[in-house]
Amino acid sequence: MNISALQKARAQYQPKLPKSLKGNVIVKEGNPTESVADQTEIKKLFPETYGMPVVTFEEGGENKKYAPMNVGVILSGGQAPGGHNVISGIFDGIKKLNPDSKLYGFLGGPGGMVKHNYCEITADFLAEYRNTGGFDIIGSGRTKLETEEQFEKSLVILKKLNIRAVVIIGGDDSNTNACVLAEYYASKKAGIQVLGCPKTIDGDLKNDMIETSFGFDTAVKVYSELIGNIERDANSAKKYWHFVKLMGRSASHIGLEAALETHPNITLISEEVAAKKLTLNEIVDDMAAVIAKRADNGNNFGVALIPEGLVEFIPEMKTLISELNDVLADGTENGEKFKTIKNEKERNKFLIGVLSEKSAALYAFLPERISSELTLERDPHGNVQVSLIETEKLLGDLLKDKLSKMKAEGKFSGKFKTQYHFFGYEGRCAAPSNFDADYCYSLGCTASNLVSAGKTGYMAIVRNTIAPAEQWIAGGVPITMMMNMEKRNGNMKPVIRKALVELDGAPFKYFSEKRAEWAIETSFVYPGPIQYWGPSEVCDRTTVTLQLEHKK
Ligand code: FBP
Repeated sequence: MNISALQKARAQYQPKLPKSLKGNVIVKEGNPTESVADQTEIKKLFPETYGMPVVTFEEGGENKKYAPMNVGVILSGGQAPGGHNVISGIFDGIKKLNPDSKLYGFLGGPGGMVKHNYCEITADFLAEYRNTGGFDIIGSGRTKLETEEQFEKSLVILKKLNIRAVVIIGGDDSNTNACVLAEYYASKKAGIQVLGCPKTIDGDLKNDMIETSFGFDTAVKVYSELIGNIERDANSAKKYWHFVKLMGRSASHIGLEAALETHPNITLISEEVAAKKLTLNEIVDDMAAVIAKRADNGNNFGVALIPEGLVEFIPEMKTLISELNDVLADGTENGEKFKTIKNEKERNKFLIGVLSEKSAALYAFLPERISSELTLERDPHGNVQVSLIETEKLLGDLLKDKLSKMKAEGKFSGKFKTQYHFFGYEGRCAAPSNFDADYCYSLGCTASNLVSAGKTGYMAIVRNTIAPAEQWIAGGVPITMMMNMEKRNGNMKPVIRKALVELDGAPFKYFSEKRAEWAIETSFVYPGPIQYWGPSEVCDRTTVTLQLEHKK
């Protein structure tokens, strides 16, 4: 009674697996690897897990007998469609190797392992989560696993449950932490393997080894459906400009993919704004030019996509945010003083008094709603919570001013009425597309094979993903191979390099060839909802980004 008809039917879906994972598996090892940069430093920090080979699983080999293997699993960070299928893949994988194997889920993210909150994931319990979105099976959290105390506390519960391997399903930071934990347990000869799995709707955990992070496909298809619906409404009513902010903390992969799917009139790409060092006024000028040109053609409507992280890529805003971070930091004189001021106007006056001249001028220029949003509480990693900043409204307000000035000068003769949207949470827990359902299940099965192969410090990977699932290539990549040194909170740290949109990459190049036409013409494309049954070219379609990046 409590599940929808779609959920009921979807529960029967058997995710597709690569040929190599269907039967017995042979483990092939490549040559020793190096980190992408800073080899000397990374090698020194990870003496146990540095230099390991890339692993590929091939079909074949004899029917081996495996001892039961207990595995722990953790969901880390923001939700992404397909997490439940990774867990299903691990479960089925370890049960296939030995039916007495057990899977334990740590509750509420990495903190669950430290605090010993867990549950056993049984076949019955798992049944209602197969092929569903969300992370609600065991919950997620953003606790950073980084201290020796956390590692030791975790070891107690891992030993108690006789767990041999932990799989951390997370983004770049969580997988970096997985590697640190793997190194720690290896150095202590604790007998615990630690593995990672690439998750994030943001799409920024990808590189030569990882073709895409899971969840990106589904989330962006949900947003593209909604954008397509809005485009159709805009083209029907012909009276609004719709400003759509799209999630994706830093990188603009989501915005770029949504643009490739729906051909909106304007799409801002944060990485391009940073590369061209555009000011807020220059961005507004460019957008106003498109709006005015469309108005000249009688089109007082359109759709503009704004990436969530934009403010941090506009150089002057970046400087302002970093000055605000320093000023508002806990324990500093200014930070503590700021907390005592309750009146909004007084707060702003105080900040204008302590910021540098340029930042103070920008802060004063911003609409009060936005300047206040810039001072909201930082996340546990000290990041501005960009999802709380209404960048779409900031641009809309600035455009209203700009266009009325242009009207007075006789440069704009149209109308400008706005509607605002923010798409993020709408897509993070959607029922996984066939691609994500298959990809995630395959990643889970791959992780179980990495456990049985005795690997630690590896991330499960599945490649060749623009081919049919049967031909996908499963294996593992040493996490140290993806690392470099970066400054975090003032100190150099080993981290997995975040993948921003590459301005010389195929997806951006294609977009930049087309955008002038999409700006002025009304070339909208309406992708419609994700389809789970029907022709393969509709149901199993990958993202345009993936196709352009991997087209031979
Ligand atoms: P992850 O990187 O942890 O996958 O999270 C991605 C994300 O959805 C971002 O796109 C967004 O900025 C952020 O999480 C929102 O965080 P929260 O869920 O805490 O509101």
